[in-house]
Amino acid sequence: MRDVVFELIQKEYDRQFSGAELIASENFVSKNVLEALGSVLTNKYAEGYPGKRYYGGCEIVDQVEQIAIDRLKALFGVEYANVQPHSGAQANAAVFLATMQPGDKFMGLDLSHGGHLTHGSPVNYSGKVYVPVFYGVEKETGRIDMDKVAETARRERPKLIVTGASAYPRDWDFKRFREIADEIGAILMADIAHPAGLIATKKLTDPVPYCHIITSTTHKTLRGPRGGIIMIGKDFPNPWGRTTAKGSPIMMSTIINSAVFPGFQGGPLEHVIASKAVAFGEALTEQYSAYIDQVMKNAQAMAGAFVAKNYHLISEGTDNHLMLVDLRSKGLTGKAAENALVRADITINKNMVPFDDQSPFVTSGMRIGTPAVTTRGLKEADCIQLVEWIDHILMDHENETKINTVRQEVNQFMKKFPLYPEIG
Ligand code: DSN
Repeated sequence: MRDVVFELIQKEYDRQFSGAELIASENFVSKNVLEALGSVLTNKYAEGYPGKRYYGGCEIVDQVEQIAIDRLKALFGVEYANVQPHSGAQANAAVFLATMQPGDKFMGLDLSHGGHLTHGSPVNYSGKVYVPVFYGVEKETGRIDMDKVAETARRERPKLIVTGASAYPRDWDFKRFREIADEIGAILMADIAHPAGLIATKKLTDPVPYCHIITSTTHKTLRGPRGGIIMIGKDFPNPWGRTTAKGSPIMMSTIINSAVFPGFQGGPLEHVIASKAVAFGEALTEQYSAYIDQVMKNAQAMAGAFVAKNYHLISEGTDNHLMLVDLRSKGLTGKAAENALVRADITINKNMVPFDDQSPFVTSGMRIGTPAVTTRGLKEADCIQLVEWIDHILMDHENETKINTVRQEVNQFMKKFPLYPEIG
């Protein structure tokens, strides 16, 4: 008898196929990425790194992991890459372990202003083991004021400054962040989990020349399997004067490698690493660069359509693949919006907006992103049609008849955009 889990997988496929996926951190991987992920490589233990493993039989996975490393280095133009972190959170944890001692101070973007759980939230290890201080966005502009970042850094003198966000629609001034970090002798890290694909294809400011260390996930705009990565643009000796037994300085890449394994993780997930390698190969193509162009055009089209309907967008728009809509002027909470839209098979997530007066379970905003619908093949006009449906529902969000009608229209519409036809 077939396991019930496979019935659920089929149901999830149906859900993904028939709905409009607007969660900014989600995407649809290619069939090749999916195949590598579901491969026999999951059977192999390979603690260590290519050429230096603690298990026999690693000749093949060594080659797979080396391909992933080499492709990632080429994609971002970096000297060092570690492809083993199981997730973005693990990648960040490894960098923290490598650069700080428990109780050390670091600085990140406030979670309620668009930051990330691992950038110092009190409910996360980052806020429990280390001492976080925060910078935020301005109430009037929704943007980070770099003079205020400098002021906070000078006052607090964190050991590590973290840039990056999960709900910030604007580009980052990495050059200015580096000047601030240098002034106080801090290490600068960029968590590019969200815009990684836009950075790899040079559509946004490149952190590589400015940030000492870069982390990312692989499954958002990068369109690979769920996972994490760590990179260093130009490797450098550790700033604490640690030396090898022979007296030579230990390079930062060595410290990061040890922090990932054995510091934070055990055996690497070689099936995921193979899948990352396939995704990085895809991201090196012209087609991927054209895809990212379309992601950005679709985000611009949606942002424009929301503004035309008098929605308040934090920072009045977007530079990247996502937008944050403040629903307060429409008399709605994020929770009510998410619930109504999900019933119409339009998937978004409720999200805190800066200076929110609602709890994180309710929120005053919704976050919308275009990476997944763009992979399905939607163009600007299609995205504007999605905004029409979203507005139609939100303006009468308890009207079940309306929600049902829109759901049928969305399901019919999404049939035009294939998703693994060979599987479905
Ligand atoms: N949960 C991810 C997101 O949705 O942005 C961040 O980890």
